[in-house]
Amino acid sequence: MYDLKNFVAELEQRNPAQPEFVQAVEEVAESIIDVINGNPAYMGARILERLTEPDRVIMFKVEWEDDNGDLHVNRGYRVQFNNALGPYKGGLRFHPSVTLGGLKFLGFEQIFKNSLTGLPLGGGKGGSDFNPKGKSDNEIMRFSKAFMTELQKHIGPELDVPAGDIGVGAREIGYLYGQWKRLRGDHVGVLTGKNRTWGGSLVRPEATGFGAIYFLNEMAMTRGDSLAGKRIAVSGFGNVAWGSVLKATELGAKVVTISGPDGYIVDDAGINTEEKFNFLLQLRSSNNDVVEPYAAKFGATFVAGGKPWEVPVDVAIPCAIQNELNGADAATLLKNGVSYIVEASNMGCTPEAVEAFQSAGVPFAPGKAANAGGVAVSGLEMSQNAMKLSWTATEVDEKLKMIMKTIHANCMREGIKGETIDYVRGANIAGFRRVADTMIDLGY
Ligand code: 2IT
Repeated sequence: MYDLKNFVAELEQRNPAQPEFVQAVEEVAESIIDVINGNPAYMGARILERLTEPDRVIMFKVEWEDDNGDLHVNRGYRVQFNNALGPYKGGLRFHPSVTLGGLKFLGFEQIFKNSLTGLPLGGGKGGSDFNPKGKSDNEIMRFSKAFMTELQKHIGPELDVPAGDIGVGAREIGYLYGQWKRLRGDHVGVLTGKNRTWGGSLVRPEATGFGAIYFLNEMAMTRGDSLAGKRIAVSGFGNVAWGSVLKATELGAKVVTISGPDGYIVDDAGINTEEKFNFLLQLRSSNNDVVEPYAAKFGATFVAGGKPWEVPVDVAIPCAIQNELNGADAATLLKNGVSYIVEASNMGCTPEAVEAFQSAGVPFAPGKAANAGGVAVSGLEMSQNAMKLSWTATEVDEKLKMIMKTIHANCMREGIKGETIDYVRGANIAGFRRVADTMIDLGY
């Protein structure tokens, strides 16, 4: 029998100075420990130990030259966590906060998220501590090429298929894919998030945000509610925030905030015009990592250094980075009457925040369920690449909607507790079962 406290203490000892990894494992272990303890097959197969140790971690040096001809050294990583269900799959993050422990947390989460999509995808994650802020396009290209020169030794369309994450969008995927082709020569689905002209899927750029809003819509419908007229706070201003803003607006809600490292914007008129949507894309591609210019352009309020969680809203959707919404933020949101929380970023809420929402009875959707739309459409991109065919935007969007609906239903089935739904428990158990049963089938 596993004891949660002992298991977490040992995990911490084996993975010193990796607090985010320990946090992610603890949250999953809390949900599944009874399921494992009650199942001799899971116990005998030592599933918990085997699931919490990555298959392998690849670390490499990335040398690149800036525009002045000065040389720089960064560290690159690929964590190949678990491939029971399919090729390792997960994004690449280029951000100064990237560490091995951070990528292990993300790779671990990705196993369960990818399992929830129902597609044949294992879990992995990678990236670098490279900081794209203030870099020129050429510097980003040189870094990306140098990164792929090493990474290409370890990936492949049936082995490990990276995609984007923070700091890695279609531009970076293009440079990475270009280098893959230079070195390997083959035009294959080794990366997802490609542009449509060179093998990408329609709706992949929008997919994470769209999926999060489809999930929110399911949560609302379950309660006889709808998104019409809801005020929403979104954090971040990148790809995930953009997709969430588009779909929430289309479904009749009003998104009033975005945020960056410099602070947040409140736009009481709503971020709801083509011009505003496009401005988000410009902010992202500028490499400046600030949102303040939005305020000047659209006559909105900019709050320097603050977080959007102090704005009274019905729905909060963290779309930036892990642990961006803490216990104090949760208390403010609750005081202001928030009704739904949807994590579009991975582990966007601290354990204290999750606990606060759950004990207040406010429905909380964890990232591994709510933001699975991105990787789901990556899976659909892999299918299209394998078939050498492209689906229409409507076809992809319909499949995405169906996947999010199914994930919601599975989380509900495993997470229902009397009148309430514990989406955290539901997502963890539903994601776990498929991986664990497969690991048993495959032996060791
Ligand atoms: O966190 C995520 O799910 C992603 N960054 C997307 C991963 C993918 O392979 O599309």
